[in-house]
Amino acid sequence: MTDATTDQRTFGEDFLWGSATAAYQIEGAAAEGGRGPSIWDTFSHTPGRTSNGDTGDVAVDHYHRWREDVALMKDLGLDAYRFSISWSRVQPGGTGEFNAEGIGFYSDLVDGLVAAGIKPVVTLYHWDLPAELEARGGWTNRETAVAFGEYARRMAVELGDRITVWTTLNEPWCSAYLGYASGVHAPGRTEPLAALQAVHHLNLAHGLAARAIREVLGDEAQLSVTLNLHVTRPDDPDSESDRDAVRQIDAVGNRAFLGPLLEGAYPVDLLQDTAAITDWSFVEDGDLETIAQRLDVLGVNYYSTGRVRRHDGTGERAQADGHGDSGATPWVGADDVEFLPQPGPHTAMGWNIDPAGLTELLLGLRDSYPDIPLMITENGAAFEDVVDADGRVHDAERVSYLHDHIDAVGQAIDAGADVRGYFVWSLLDNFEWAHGYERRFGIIRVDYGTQERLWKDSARWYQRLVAASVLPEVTQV
Ligand code: IFM
Repeated sequence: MTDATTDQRTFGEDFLWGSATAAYQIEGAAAEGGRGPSIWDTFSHTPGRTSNGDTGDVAVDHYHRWREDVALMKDLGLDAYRFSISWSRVQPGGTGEFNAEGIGFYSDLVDGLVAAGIKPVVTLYHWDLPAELEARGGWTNRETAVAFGEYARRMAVELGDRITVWTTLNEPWCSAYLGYASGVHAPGRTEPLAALQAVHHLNLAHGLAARAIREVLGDEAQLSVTLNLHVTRPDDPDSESDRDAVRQIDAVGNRAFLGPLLEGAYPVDLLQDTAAITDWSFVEDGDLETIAQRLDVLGVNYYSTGRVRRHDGTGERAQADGHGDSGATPWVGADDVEFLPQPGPHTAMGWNIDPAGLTELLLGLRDSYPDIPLMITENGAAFEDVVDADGRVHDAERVSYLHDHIDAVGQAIDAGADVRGYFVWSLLDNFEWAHGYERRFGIIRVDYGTQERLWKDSARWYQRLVAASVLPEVTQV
C-alpha cells in the first residue's frame, strides 16, 4: 500500500519488524556455562577451514552482553527478535543430560525480550550440531533426527508460551549440502550420498520437533521452518536444456524440502536425478507423514539469484553459485549444471543484488501454497563498512539494499502474497561462518577489539521504518 500524503510504501499495523541472529555467530562463551562442543567448534578450529582461522569462541560476546543487545533492540523499536538456541549449550552431548545453566541463559533472554515488548522468534537449529552427534554420523544418522525431536520437546517445556514462533530449522539446504556435499561448512564432508541422507533426516527432524512442540504446547504453538529458496534463471530462456537445468536446481535446492514439508512427498524428478547416488531407501514408512506437519508460517531467507545453463561436457564447468569454492559441488545430482557469474552490482559476499527475485519468489510461493503465511526471516547484505571521520558508518549501500528488498516485499504483498513480517540479517556484525569476521552483515557495527556496538546509518533508517511501518526514502537516515 502507499501512504496518500507521502507517497511512501506502508505496511499493515500487524506486520512484524525484526532482526535476526544465530547462536554460534554471536554468543561466544564457547566453553562457558556447561556448553558442549558443536561441529562448528571443531570445524572452525581446524586449520584452513575459516578465513584467518577465525572461530566463534568469543564472537560478539552476546552471552555476556545480551542485556545491552536487548536494549539496542528496544531502541530500534523492533517488534520481534529471531535468535537461535545452541543445542550443545542446553544439551551438551545432544542426547542425555540437559544443562540447567544453558537453559537458564535462554530463559533469561526470553524474559528480557518479553519485558522489552519484543516477541521472541526462536530457531532450534542454526547449524551447530553437538559434536558428539556428528561422531555418530551426524545428519546421516536417523537417530540425530530422533534426538532433535526430544531436544525440541524439552525446549517447549522450558520456554513454553513465551515464544511467539517456533522455527525448527534454519536453511536445511546449507546444513545438508554445504555441510556434507561441498564441505565448505561444518562438518566439512564431501559425500553426495551423505548429503541426501542429511536432507531427509533434517526434514524428519523438523517433523518430529513440530509434533513434539504441539504435544507440549497444543495447537496454539506457532510452528515454522526457514528455507533459503533459490531463485534460479536459465541463461538462455529459449533453451529447453537451460530450462531443464533450472528444474534440476529447483528440485535439489527447493523442492527437496518444500515437497516433503508441504506436500508430503519427495518430487519424482529429484528421485530420478539422484538415482545414480541413492534409491532413497533411507526414507522409512511413516516418515513423510511425520514430516508434513501443519505449518503456521513458512520462513523465507533471501539474498540473491542464480543463473544456470547446461554444461556441454567440454572444458571446465563454471560454478559461480556464491557458496564457496571447495572443488566439490553442493548441487548433488546436478553435475551437468553450470552456475554462471551474475551481472552486478554485488555485495561483499560476491552475491548479486536482485530485489525483483524476492518478489518473484514470494509470488511463486503464493501460487504454489496459497494457504501458508510467509515471513522473511532473513534478508540483508555485507559491505565493506568504514567508520568515517565523524565516527559513524555511512552504509548507504546497505540502506539502499534494504530499501529495495523491503519494497520488493511490498510489491509481493500488493500482488496477493501473505507476508507477515521481515527480519533484517543481521542485528549485529558477527561470525560469518567460513568467512569468519571478514564479512559484516550487521545494521549495528561491532568493534571486535572492544566489543563496542555502533549504530550504522542502516540501523537509524531501519528504526525509522519500524516506528511508522512506512518505507523511508534511502536518504532518510
Ligand atoms: O550469516 C548467514 C546466516 O547464518 C544464514 N543465512 C545467510 C546468512 C548470510 O550468509
